[in-house]
Amino acid sequence: SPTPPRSAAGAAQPLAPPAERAQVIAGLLGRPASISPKYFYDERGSRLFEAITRLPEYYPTRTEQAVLRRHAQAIAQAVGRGGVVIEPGAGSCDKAQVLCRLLGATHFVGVDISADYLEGSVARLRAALPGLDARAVGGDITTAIELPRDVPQARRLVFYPGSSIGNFDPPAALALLRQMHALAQGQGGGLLIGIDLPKDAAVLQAAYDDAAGVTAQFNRNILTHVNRLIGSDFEPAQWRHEAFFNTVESRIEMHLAACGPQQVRWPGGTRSFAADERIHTENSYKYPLPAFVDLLERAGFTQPQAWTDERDWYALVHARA
Ligand code: AVJ
Repeated sequence: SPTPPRSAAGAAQPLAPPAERAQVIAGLLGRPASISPKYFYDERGSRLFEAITRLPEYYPTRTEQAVLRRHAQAIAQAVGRGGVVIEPGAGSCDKAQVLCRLLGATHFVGVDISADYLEGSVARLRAALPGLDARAVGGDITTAIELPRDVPQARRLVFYPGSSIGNFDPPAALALLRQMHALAQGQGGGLLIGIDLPKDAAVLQAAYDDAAGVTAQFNRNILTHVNRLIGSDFEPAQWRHEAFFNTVESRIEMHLAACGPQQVRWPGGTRSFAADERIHTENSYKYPLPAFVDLLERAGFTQPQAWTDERDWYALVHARA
């Protein structure tokens, strides 16, 4: 039988499907070059992100937890107890467990691209909350997803924590909020979403360029993942992590800058990079609350309500569908 393609490391690796490969390559050939932040999250990238959430400089995760603890009863009252919780990108379901327990939810539907990983998380959720009807659905939240037919139509709460909406520019965020609005349609439906707010640029910068260099490793790891997806030969050590706050766009930008001239090859193509030329890997928008409420209303949501921490660094926002 034919030998499968091999990565630089020598392990047998299947490439990504042709359509996905073509998309990644188009990004690399762009000027400036870019790689979608969704490719951060291979197995090592997901572990590195977990490590980021525990860094002293990375405030969003622990601040969101603090907001939920601080305002638990008010949030439960606004959202309503019982009902269905739907979480796009549910992953570990750790946050879902806290929320479903707080609300006494009757049903949970986790949605994630990596369906296998999600199945395991949902099984743990079921064990922790035996009264909860918990399901796993494989799928991409940026395209319409079908829920199992026996999940009740009424009182559907879409839960989108973690300020992941920040990865989308305003038009894409609006499109995603519209998808979520469609999911939450029906009697008593709504959205509970985490938003990272604008703040001192030095605080933001440190959160995305930590002293221990974990975010730098996370950023460079995207190249290892791309090597596996398209069979390219990026040398991650030859790329420098850069993160800064773009005040005009109100977003953190992450880039990888070439440490010297680089020639990257893959089956069927190549791209040269000059010294210091950059690959744009991520935007993390920091929406001011009024701007975000405006997006929510344009997506069809009403009666927005926000809760924040004592420094106003982070908000949990609820709105009705
Ligand atoms: C998972 C998109 C919310 O933007 O803060 C963390 C990803 N990137 N450090 C964020 C991330 C660098 C994170 N989100």
